[in-house]
Amino acid sequence: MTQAPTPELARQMANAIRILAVDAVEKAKSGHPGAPMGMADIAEVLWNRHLRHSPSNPHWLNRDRFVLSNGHGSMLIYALLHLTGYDLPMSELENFRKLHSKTAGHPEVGITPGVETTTGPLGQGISNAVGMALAEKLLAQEFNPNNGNDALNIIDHFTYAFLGDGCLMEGISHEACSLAGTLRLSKLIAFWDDNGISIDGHVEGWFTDDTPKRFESYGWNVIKHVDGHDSAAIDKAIQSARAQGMHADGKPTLICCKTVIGQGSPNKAGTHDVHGAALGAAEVAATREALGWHEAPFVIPAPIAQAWDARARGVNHEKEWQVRMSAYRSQFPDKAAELERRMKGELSSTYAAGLPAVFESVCAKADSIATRKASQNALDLLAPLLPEFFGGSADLTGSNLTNFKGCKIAKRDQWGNHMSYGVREFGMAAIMNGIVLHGGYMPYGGTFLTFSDYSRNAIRMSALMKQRVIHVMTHDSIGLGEDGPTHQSVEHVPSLRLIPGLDVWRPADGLETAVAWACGVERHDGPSLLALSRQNLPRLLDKADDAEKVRKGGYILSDMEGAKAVIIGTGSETMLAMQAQANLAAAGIPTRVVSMPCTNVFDRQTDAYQNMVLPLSLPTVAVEAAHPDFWRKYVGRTGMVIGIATFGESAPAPDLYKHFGITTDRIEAAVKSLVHRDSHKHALPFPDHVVPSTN
Ligand SMILES: Cc1ncc(C[n+]2csc(CCOP(=O)(O)OP(=O)(O)O)c2C)c(N)n1
Repeated sequence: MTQAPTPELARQMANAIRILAVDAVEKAKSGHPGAPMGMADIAEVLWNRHLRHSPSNPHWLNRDRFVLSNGHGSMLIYALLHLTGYDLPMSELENFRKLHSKTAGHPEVGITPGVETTTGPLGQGISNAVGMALAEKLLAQEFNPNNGNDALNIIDHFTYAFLGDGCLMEGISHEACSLAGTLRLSKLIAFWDDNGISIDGHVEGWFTDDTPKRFESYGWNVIKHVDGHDSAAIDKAIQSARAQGMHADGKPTLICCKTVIGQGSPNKAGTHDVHGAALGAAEVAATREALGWHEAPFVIPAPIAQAWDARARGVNHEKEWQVRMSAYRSQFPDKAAELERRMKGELSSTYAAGLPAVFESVCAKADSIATRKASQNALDLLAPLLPEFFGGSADLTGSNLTNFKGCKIAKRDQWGNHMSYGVREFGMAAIMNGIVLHGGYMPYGGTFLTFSDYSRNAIRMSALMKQRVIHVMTHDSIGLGEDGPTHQSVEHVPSLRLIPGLDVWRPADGLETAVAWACGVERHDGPSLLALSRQNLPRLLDKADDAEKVRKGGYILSDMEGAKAVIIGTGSETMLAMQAQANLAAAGIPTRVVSMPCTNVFDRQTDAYQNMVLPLSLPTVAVEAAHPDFWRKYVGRTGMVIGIATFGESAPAPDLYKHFGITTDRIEAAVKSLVHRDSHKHALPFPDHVVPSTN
């Protein structure tokens, strides 16, 4: 803990945040001054007196993490980063919300040094913070000596989060915070900005929870009634919260801070007017007057700037840790190297060396298996090469098959590399984002594909943040059968393919599944999603070398001399494409089958490769037990798609495939129709005898 400034200096330091927020929002003519003004005093106490970070090295691995879950208050964190000495010059604050500035409307990781996660979708920041605190706890269990010699504890930092009423109203905060209580993430300290205001006004009409009781029931340590404008009270609360982090059985802490939104604005404080709009010139002037701030916009008086500058302190924090790390390295050289590798997100040489044998082993098995089982087989083989794996499932471990041989179950007081997240799909996805952002583990988590809708915004966030998370989504179509339309995905795979930066794999057999895993693991710039079948599928590839073809996302699986048409199959329908090819060949129509396990990866191949696999001159039919529209970009307006444009039904899977016309007969009829059209310049009527179809 750093020496407290005098009350007057503390007040001025907080006012520096207020004025920077007011001026930046005023200049941008948009933004949210209310939260930064209301939380400025809390921010001064936390950042100036407690936060252990190093502005000159934002990536120092044992730094405390800070998450602004109420990301609309972005000027709060930009002001803090600038003032404490991060590489965020004042010119960036002047360019708040401008194209290519480092000060986007909401904080974005990878754009602004010191921003740990992208926040803005309310409730997800606190959930990311839970993931970060979980990663810290797991790493401490795995790497600290835990032999009573605390001097060698190289992982021991806190995760702090600011959140508003909005985050607490969002359901995901329940999912994540409830789990944080169960897991006793005692180094997680959250500050509730209890200002009673959200966009529509005073929250009494829509938010009357007893938040302290709610968090107590989760098993949190709750510090109530803290005056969020009283530095001494805030300081005391933080000290008491930090004490929990030192306890063997400590709890996460919620500090409930009563604040006034827009504190400092004489006419707008305490109203929702100040939540998300510029104050206006007259009120800016009145605020300056009220705060006794006489500087021009974007000018900080030297004594206040000096008081805020945390660079020297940060270097000292880091040095002190380096001493520990050196002692640790000399005692545990392998573990030190392993930790550093994992924090960088690099793969080990063991992985590269072992991967060919994984593919060999997968190809050696001829039996038909579901791709969810093929995924588990791949995990069994990959996990020994990837100690950074941290798997889990939202209460469907036995269905998603995310656990692997020898995995250890992570629990409150037990390190593990597989976790039951409970029925919390959205929470799980956001927690995984926090884990990967923290570093040290490679998270993957499972649920049914249909419930990707629950987690979708967190999947989107992993893509936006370019983070390596692997989403394991089983029961990927009507092929799951009797559970019926509530559980059967129709539009999910096509719509997930549209999330920029997300690679959606829908593998067709064992090798394709193993390659999908490898590609997800090897990606450094984004998430992957594996859509896996419940039902058994035959082996299509039996040579490990074929892995290279699969890595292209789409490839020629089976070709015939003089092919007159292309059939694109994906996932469980690739085998239908293969059967149709054989039947068509018997009828004298040679075709090519293209397997397309990942359209996103295929789209990144060269034009030459794409045109080689899918020649523009050949009529093309695509088949997928999903909404058909997505395939238009590959088959064109003149091709045909065999898909399902309605919800499914409850029945055994084979009956459903027949009912919806996802059949070889229909593929064959489509190919014949197109081939006939090409030779006679008009198409045969497409036999549309099956229930729903867009063709
Ligand atoms: C998931 C999500 N829904 C809606 C919004 C739009 N939004 C931004 S701030 C806000 C109100 C938040 O209220 P509160 O947390 O109390 O913030 P304060 O008014 O105190 O700044 C809303 C609805 C959002 N950012 N994220």
